[in-house]
Amino acid sequence: AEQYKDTTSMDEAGGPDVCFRAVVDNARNQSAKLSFLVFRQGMATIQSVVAASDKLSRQMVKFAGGIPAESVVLVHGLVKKTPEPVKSATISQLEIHVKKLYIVAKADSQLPMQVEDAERAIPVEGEEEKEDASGRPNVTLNTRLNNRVIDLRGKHNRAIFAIKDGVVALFSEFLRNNGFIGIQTPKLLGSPSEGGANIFQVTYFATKAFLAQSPQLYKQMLIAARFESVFEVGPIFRAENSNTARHLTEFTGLDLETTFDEDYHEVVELLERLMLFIFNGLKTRYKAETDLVRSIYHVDEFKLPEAGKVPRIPFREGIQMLRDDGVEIGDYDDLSTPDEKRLGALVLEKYGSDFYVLDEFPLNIRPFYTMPAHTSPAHPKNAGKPNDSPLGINAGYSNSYDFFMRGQEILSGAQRIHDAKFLEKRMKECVTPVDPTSDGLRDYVNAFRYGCPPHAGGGIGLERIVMLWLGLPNVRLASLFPRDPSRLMP
Ligand code: ATP
Ligand code: AMO
Repeated sequence: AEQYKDTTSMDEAGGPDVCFRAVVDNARNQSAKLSFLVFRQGMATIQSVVAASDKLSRQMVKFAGGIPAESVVLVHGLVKKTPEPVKSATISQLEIHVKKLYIVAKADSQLPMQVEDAERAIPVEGEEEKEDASGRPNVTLNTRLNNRVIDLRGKHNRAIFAIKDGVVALFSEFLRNNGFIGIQTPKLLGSPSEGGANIFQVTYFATKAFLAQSPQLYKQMLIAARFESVFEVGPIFRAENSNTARHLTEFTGLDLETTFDEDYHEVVELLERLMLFIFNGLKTRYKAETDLVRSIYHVDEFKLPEAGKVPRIPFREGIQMLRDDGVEIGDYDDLSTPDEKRLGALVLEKYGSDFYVLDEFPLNIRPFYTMPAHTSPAHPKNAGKPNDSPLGINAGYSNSYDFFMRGQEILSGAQRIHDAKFLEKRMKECVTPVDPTSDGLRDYVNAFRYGCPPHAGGGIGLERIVMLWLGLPNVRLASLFPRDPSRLMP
């Protein structure tokens, strides 16, 4: 109907004759002679009138008014201006006067949930489904995920997944423009890529294999293969055996790896520009979708750093900010989820930004492939020197960083060790040691025997970016068919 919006030549007998396929948003019998239906195509809806006449029987009017919502129909009718101007910018000033109506695919008359249920916020964790002022029940996340095909028909969901697609497009666009090449690495591995803790093991013919926890080993091997700058958008599997609002057992990783000249901060700076490109792209290209979704969760604007300067805070300074705020925490302790959120609030207060970088993490809370800082007792240049760190050889800081949105981690990255001998040493000495001679890791270690340049990179959780950009209360809302410890279906 959109194309007839500016039609001024509609005659008394009726406007243009149209034939189209649509979904019945809702239908009702007004009287024996009159039914009203609302048709939907994508996110647009239009009212229609089915009135009895010498060409349209009362039986047909009754049939039309009783068509179950969500049925797919073929409509033949006239486009007319509504008798009264509609006081809404989003509802069409036109309506369809139905001449013929065919059911293409009939929906069950009892649906397990309504599409309108998907247009509302999920209830707060732990709350039962309950009715709000409008009388509609506030449907729980579980019910919605159990009926995801209906749930995804809602326009809020359409917007969430348009934004998710937008993040992937912006990520790829920025990196290709900066000389990166897209790669696809194996997801069936002979060895865990991030240590053994949250790995899924699968049967692989007569032996066993592991589902990739990250493309970490392969993206580094491709740097050793002289690819210079690589990125991947791919599935990641983690056996996270607890239900949190920000962990999935399968999610989409946005990974990248690149060489640098002098200092790993060249890569941190590139990652900061990448994230700002994504945020600014979402702000301009996906404004309508963003506003629509944020409105149901009453979420604040996402505050970007002024003048594009991303706050980059050394870990030790972050710890000091928390201590000044009364949090008891050791120099080398990992941040708990509440600590991360608290720090996010403190950074927002101090720098006015919902996006920031925490740099120079303690080495002992990072994976084996992480490059120790030059000041760390673990760095080769300090070999033999007295180790005054209270935590011994594994302590000190590292050339690694996390990026945060609204106080939650979205990216983790580091400079990597690019020397095979030193890598072997760290693999054995790190907090969760791995065997460099094992079948699954030998080829990875060997890749660094043939001259590999210094490199760094990062991995981003796509669903986390979407969740935190929109202020969604649960990461599952940013996954089409989420997987968690208690959900493998649909
Ligand atoms: P990643 O695990 O990839 O590093 P993350 O955001 O889970 O990403 P972590 O450093 O592992 O970051 O964990 C940060 C905090 O999140 C932990 O201190 C812990 O409180 C919590 N956490 C992490 N994993 C889980 C989990 N599977 N279940 C519950 N809480 C978790
Ligand atoms: P890390 O393990 O921190 O780093 O993961 C990278 C990012 O992935 C996201 N993420 C998750 N999202 C949803 N559900 C999960 N269970 C989950 N776990 C992690 C987070 C996190 O920041 N190899 C390194 C990356 C690198 O150094 O390049 C890695 O995998 O947003």
